[in-house]
Amino acid sequence: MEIIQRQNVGSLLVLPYCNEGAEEVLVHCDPGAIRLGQLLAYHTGVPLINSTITRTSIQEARKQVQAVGPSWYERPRLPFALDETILVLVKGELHNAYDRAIIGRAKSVHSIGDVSLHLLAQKDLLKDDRAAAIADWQKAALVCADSTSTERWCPDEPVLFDNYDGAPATHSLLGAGALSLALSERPVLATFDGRLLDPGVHYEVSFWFYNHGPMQSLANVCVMNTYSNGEVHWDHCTDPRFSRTINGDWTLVELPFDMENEDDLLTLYIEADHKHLDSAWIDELLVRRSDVDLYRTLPGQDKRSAVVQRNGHLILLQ
Ligand SMILES: [Ca+2]
Repeated sequence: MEIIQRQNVGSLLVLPYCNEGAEEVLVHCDPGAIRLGQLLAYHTGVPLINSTITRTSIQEARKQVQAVGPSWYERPRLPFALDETILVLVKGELHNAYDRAIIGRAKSVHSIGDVSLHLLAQKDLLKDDRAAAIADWQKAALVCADSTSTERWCPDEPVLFDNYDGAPATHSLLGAGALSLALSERPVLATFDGRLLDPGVHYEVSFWFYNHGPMQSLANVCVMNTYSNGEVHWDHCTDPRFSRTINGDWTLVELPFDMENEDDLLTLYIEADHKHLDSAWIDELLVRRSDVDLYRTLPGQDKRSAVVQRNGHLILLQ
């Protein structure tokens, strides 16, 4: 409370970040962390940025997620003064890279046990890091001469990549086409076995998912593991609503996974969980090793529209 009064804190932010209540945008809360934030907000009267109430505005929730997401996309406008200071309350270890990036921009002021407090200027939360992302790409490009061509990847090839440009669709993120799906049929996007993946190595699948429309983002995305004895396990699942990357009408789904044994068969599939969701669009499917950064460049019609892809993310050059 003393820090809040002394530093003129205007709002509180709890990390791990969570936002529950908008239904189409959902980042689950750590109960201990959010309770601490609620207690602090209650006793100080300082509002909590994280939302845990039902019927939160979808547009507001989308802006919030964009504010705490990757900082090389267009930054959202929030209804706060830019000179306002945010007190960030962290409980436990931060496993999410976007949460860790926020703390990297904040100043640590206090810690008790596994709880730490940090001060963050609003302008630093909303900092546009696109120049740094472009600089990272330019550094990486030095190790691979082909990285500026349209089709080559650098430094390693992905396990799987499909831009679906051979399948023209009514909605596409990049290029001519996207994969159009009837989700009720639980379509399989890819299968992997020991010839493609190594046991003990961490992989990540990412793709862009069209998010515009009622409950459009509600779906299960899973990597199902079938062992050689026929047993089936759903070890790795996510939902496009859980994403931390919302870029206009498209959401980047990122799902880490691995294979336990060489003779396992992994199946990547997506399934609707709601009667309203009868079709979906997917673009830029990528499977890569988690420890490899993959870059790809796509020249646009003009310089402003040229895009660098980094591990599925888009960085707009201008
Ligand atoms: Ca495409």
